[in-house]
Amino acid sequence: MTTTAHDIVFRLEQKRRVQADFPGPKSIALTERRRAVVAAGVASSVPVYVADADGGIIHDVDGNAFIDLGSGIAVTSVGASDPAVIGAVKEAVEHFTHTCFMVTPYESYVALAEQLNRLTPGDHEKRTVLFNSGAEAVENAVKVARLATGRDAVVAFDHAYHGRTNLTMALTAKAMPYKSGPAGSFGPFAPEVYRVPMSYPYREENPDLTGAEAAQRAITMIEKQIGAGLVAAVIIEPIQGEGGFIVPAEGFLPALAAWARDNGIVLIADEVQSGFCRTGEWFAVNHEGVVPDIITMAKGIAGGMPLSAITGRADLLDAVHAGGLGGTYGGNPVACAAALAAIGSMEEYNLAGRARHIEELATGRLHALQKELAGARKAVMGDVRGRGAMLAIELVHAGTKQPNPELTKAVAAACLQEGVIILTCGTYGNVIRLLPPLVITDELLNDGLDVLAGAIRANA
Ligand code: PLZ
Repeated sequence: MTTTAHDIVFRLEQKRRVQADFPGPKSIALTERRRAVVAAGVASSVPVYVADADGGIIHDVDGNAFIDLGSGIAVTSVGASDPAVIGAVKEAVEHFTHTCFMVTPYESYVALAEQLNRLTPGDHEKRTVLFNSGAEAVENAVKVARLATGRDAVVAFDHAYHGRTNLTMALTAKAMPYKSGPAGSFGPFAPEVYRVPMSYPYREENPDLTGAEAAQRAITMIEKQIGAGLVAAVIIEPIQGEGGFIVPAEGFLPALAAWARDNGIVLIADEVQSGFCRTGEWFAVNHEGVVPDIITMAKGIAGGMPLSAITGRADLLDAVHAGGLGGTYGGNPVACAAALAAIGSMEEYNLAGRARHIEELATGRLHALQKELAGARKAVMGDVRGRGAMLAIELVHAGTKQPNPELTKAVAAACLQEGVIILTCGTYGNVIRLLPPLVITDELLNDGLDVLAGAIRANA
């Protein structure tokens, strides 16, 4: 008998239950304490404080139970308290919390590198380095690409999100809130970063533009404005995350990858959000058989513990001198143990298959709703897209393609009021995104989707 996600026994009852007037007194008190001590620049989208979380449910300190359709931004794919992850963390932490791999190394780092080299696309010789955050992985992928190629320029795309550090802000497309705000700019930003057009099927001026043509549009711009011979790396999210869950047209990624290969340019796939079964494959590039030179990973990799990684061609990674890569906490032993266990759970429960099941269940329902609303002259669901459990609805003013961020905010707020946590994203702030834990039960997911459908109907 094979185990499936349906065999998972949850510690918390998988049921939504919220009082009409949350946040309750304990969350309100915490918000007040927070205001006095936590910087205003750190915002939270939900006004309650967490007491417990398991599977698809988050409990707050006042006894409310929310359905989690965000997974802490695509992190808790195996759930927020997967027994295997918790067991591995407890076991590891009872021995040592830290020694620093750069000083006194340990096995779990090596074992995780073996797993990542096995799971990432391509059967070429690979090497791995571990870090703490997605941004740090991106920074290091670019460091490696520049040193290995001896070139400076890095190409990123419209709608890209790669992080909040100085280089990754430069790579990120959206100004507010990541790069600047009403009070000013977080810049100046790192130099030698260039931006080219993404393939964004829903918003292409020419709806017939193929993926290969969209790739050629970007390539021509690189060749004319930078010069292919000066480009160290092209970095791309195979499905863009914060930018709006944009799935490029079929053929876009393979054409870009082929051109990069022909020109000695390092193709970096930023799979920080799309990796680890989220899209129904181990990595989103697998859907089109693309093999990146370097892949960046974080979020879902370690079941909620802070860990990130880059895995790539051995000749690129090993071009860096000893001591050129590292960091005090990179590949922390407790986080490595969590990652090994999370990968084990993904395999044991076939969470890639589970993500494909979520896609089938959710997109069927979302397309039916899109049709229903269009029939009622309320065509606000401009586009339903995504892969696996990385799904999105782009909301527009009825019958147009004009972004509707107000409706998006209203829908997310209405869902929250009913006890369903839903995140938004998009360059235009008009995308509802679904990122449920992959272990969520069908019953809970359906309940969440009922609430979402009700919220869209009521506000359309
Ligand atoms: N690359 C593709 O999605 C993180 C950021 C949310 P860190 N996305 C969520 C926010 O508002 O800060 C992300 C990503 C992709 C890189 C990153 C950065 O990962 O772990 O947040 O540094």
